[in-house]
Amino acid sequence: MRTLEIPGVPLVQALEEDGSGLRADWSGPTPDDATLLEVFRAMLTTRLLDDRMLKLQRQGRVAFVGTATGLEAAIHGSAAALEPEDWVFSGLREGGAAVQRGMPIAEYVAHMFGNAEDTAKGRQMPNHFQCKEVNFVSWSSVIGTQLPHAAGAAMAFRRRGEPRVVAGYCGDGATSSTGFHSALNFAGVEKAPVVFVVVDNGWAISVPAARQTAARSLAAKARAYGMPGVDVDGNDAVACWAATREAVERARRGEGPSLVVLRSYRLLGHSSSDDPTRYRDPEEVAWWEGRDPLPRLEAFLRARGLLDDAALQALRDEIAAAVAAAVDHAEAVGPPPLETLVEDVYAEPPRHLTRQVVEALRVRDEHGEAADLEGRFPL
Ligand SMILES: Cc1ncc(C[n+]2csc(CCOP(=O)(O)OP(=O)(O)O)c2C)c(N)n1
Ligand SMILES: [Mg+2]
Repeated sequence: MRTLEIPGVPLVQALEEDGSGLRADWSGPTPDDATLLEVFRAMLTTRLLDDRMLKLQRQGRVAFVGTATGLEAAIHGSAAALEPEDWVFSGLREGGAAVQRGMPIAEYVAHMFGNAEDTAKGRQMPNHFQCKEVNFVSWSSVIGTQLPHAAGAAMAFRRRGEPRVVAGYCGDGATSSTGFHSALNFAGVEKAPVVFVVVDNGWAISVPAARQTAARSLAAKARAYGMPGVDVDGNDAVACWAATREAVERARRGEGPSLVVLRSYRLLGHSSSDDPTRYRDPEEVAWWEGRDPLPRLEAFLRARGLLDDAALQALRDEIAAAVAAAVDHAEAVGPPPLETLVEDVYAEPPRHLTRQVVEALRVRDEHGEAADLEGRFPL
């Protein structure tokens, strides 16, 4: 049974369990009202987007989905601690942070469909977001590889004298990857302005955190790399913001990297290809469902007078309408043209790739477009 607290290990917590207020022992900062509302909006947007995307996947209209359900406070509380000029290297579940930073919902949905308006031109798996305008870097799927990229980018910014901080997100499973070690090692030695944010959701597909590392606290790993590490209640948006903010400010002051571990739980499957009932105890899932980060922050906003029934309904309606409009539009757009297949990879596509495109165009011209699978997923 995975629980939130690790005996003997300090845990950053700001909000009461029921969100009714700040804990009596909380002495850290609290986000201003605008930031609290921004975080709540982002959390609700991610919840509604994931819900809709999963339904579309079940209907065969989107190929793959990896949800952030249950992890919204960790993702959006931490992302709110960054500035627009900062950069984000994400894993599978942090795409909502790109929206929080200004990526249009329509662009998010276009990517999920991999259609002609997808900025990755349909070449990425869904949930592998990129958005240049908001400094959100594409991910390769290979667990942990984004972390050396994050450390390297941070080193580059420091050498150029640019006051940017880099956030490198990963999961609990990724902390056992070589990328994690290389990135934290380099960043520690170089005092790179990077914050490593672990969204510890308890599972790496079917492997529980306790089976992939003998370390009780993932944050304790920071010590070996000469940086501070902190374990945080990842379902507490205020604590996630405050802990990440402290690390971001430290990095911006030139004092080097930090490791922030946001302890939460993946409420749904690893992805739309997974059936978590095969390997998880339903009691454990139910326990974490009772700790849903959304109602917790909602209660806090209500207690602060920042939200009431009418405002919540209006927000829900607004987001749902934006998602619905983006989905309707995305379905009308169609796939990227075959002609774009090898664009953007080389300044001049090598001959063997050009030959493949020519061959694909010939097959299309002879046999027509690929068959409409009427909702069936081909793999
Ligand atoms: C190097 C590598 N090994 C294995 C995989 C297969 N794989 C995909 S997701 C995943 C688990 C990742 O777990 P975690 O880091 O906790 O992230 P989460 O999916 O829970 O957010 C694995 C092992 C991979 N993509 N890359
Ligand atoms: Mg995980």
